[in-house]
Amino acid sequence: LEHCTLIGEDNISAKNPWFPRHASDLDNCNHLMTKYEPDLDMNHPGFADKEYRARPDLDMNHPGFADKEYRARRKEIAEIAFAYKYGDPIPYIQYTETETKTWGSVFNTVLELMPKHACSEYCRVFKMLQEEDIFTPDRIPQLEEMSNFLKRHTGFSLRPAAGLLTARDFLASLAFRIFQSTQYVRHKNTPYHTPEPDCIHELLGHMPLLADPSFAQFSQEIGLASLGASDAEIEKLSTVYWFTVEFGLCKESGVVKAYGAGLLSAYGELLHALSDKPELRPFEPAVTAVQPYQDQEYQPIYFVAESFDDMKDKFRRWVSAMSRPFEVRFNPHTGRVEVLDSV
Ligand code: NLE
Ligand code: FE2
Repeated sequence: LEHCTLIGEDNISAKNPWFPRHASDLDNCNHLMTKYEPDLDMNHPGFADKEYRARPDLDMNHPGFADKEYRARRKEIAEIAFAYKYGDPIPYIQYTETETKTWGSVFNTVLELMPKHACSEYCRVFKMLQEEDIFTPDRIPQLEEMSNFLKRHTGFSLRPAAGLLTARDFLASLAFRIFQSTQYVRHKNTPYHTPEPDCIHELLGHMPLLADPSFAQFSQEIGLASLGASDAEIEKLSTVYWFTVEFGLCKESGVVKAYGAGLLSAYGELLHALSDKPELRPFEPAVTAVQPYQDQEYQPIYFVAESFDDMKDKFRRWVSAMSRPFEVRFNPHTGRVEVLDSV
């Protein structure tokens, strides 16, 4: 890095493309993926797009399709995310009894399966969250209190998201140790598996590991690697993200454990992942990055990391071969991402 020169922020070019340089720029990084976007707006360009699969308003198979009340609730909570600006406290949601019951039943199954199936880092933070009364079966934690918990442990924080974001926007936020989190609850008819993210998935799945220093570092590095990357590289990075942060397995004294958030928030898939049904392969970024994945049903293939450290080493080596003509680094003093000319 000694031979690098700092590139200014106002000369946007191929060498210096636009991407968020500060957490406040994330106000412009919340584009939704069309496929899961809930009932929001008839004028939305994708409104009539049949490909929308898990949208409660458009997909007849979505558990919320025929449930007018559910659709209205989704809309109400999405509005909060649309109105949110950097620096705002995350608005409090008064969860209904039905929503709280759904949370409680997922919470209790995770609690039961965790000792046997979750990695030790997950179990360690889960316990802290219980001790602080943030994790209990009878109340859905608020994003704001969770955000404050994360800040104290790893400097991560949350901002509300209306639904599944584009990979580019979602990954960019990780560069600033910000996790864009949904705030609505899955439909009551499908407590143990949903293809789209919801706050049960974010809270039970993601939060414990985002409070783990080593894992938080890995998450931020994926984010930094995504800034200014090409579309093809974003696709690879989001596939790596999928098979690690979302559906990753790891070894602990020779035993395979789950650390992926999509497993730890979904009773059904957690048991599937650790049964003899799926295929397990060793985590190898170059291979993992091009593995097609399943985003509607349980995964047929999972990747197993030797350890978080090994995963980070392999990831770093792979990322350093990416083609970006510049390097980025996060300056913790200013909270800004700095761009360095690497030729
Ligand atoms: N399948 C997960 C769950 O039911 O919690 C959500 C996965 C989101 C990528
Ligand atoms: Fe997730």
